[in-house]
Amino acid sequence: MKILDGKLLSKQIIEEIAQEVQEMKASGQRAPHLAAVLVGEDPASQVYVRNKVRSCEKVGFDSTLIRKDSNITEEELLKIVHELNENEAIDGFIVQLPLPKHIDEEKVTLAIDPHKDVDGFHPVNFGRMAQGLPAYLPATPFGILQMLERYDIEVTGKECVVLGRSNIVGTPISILLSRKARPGNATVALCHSRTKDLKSHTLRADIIVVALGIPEFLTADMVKEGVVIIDVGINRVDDPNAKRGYRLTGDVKYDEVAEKASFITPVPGGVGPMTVTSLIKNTLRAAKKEVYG
Ligand code: BQF
Repeated sequence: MKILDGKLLSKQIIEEIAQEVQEMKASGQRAPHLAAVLVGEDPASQVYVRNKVRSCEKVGFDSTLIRKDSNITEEELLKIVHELNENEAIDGFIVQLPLPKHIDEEKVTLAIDPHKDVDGFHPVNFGRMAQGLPAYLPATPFGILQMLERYDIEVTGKECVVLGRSNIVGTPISILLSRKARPGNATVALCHSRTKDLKSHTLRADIIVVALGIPEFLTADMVKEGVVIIDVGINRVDDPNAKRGYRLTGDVKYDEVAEKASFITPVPGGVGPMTVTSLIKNTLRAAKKEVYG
C-alpha cells in the first residue's frame, strides 16, 4: 500500500507556483490577487479560509479577507460580490460556504462573475467543464486529478465508483474522470443514497472516490484487493483523548481498507491540502487570463 501524500504534493506545487510568481514579479507584472469573503464564525470555515490566506502568502500572492457578521443581509453580501466583480485589482475571489440559512447560496454563486469564479461553482464554469471547454475546475475535483496525475495512477479504461453526488465534489469528479482527457477515459458509476446493492459496485471498482460526509462509511468488505482509494471526507468525531475534544476522520475506515488498497489518501493530509492548492492554481490561471483569454 502506498499513501497518496497530499500534504507533500501540495508543498511541491506551492513551491512551483512561488517560483513562477517570483518570475512574474521580476518581469514587472503585479502579483496575483485572491479575495475571500467569510460570513459568520463557523469554526471549520475559519480554518479553511485561514489555510487559503496562508497559501497565498506562501506563493507570494496578494490576498484580501473580507469578514462579515452572520447577520449580514443577502443584499449586502450581493453588493460585496458585485464590487469584487468590478474591482480590477482582484483576479479571483471566493465566498466561503456554507452561508447562514437566511442567505440563498445559489443566488450568491450566480452573482459571481464566471471570469473571477476561482472556486468553479458558477453554472457557466460547471457547464464549460462538462463540455471539456476551458474552465475553472472546482478545487477538490481539480486536486484529485492532480494527485492521480502526479502519482502516475492509470485512469484510462478503469472502473471508477464515486460515492456522493454533490455539486462541488461527486458530480463534477464523475464527469471529469469520464471525460475524453488525461486523466480521464474511465468508466464511472455515480452512486448515492438510492443506489441499490452499493457493495456490488464498490467491489468491482479499481478506483473509489468517497465524498459522502459519513465517518468511516467505506469498509474493507466493500472493496477489492489493489483498489485506489480517494477519501474526500473531513469529519469531526468526538474523542475525549484528543487535544480539542475531537479528531478528524474520513469517509473510509482507513486502517482496514488500507490493507487491501494499492494507494490511499489519509485524512488529514490527503485531498484537503490539494483542494487549497488547486484554488491557488485557479487564481494563478485567472491572473494569467488562461481560461477566458
Ligand atoms: C488536511 C471544505 C467541506 C465543506 C466546505 C487541509 C483543508 C482541509 C483539510 C481545507 C474544505 C476542505 C475546504 C486539510 C478547504 C478542504 O490537512 O487534511 C486543508 O482547508 N479545505 C473549504 O474551503 O470548504 C469546505 C470541506
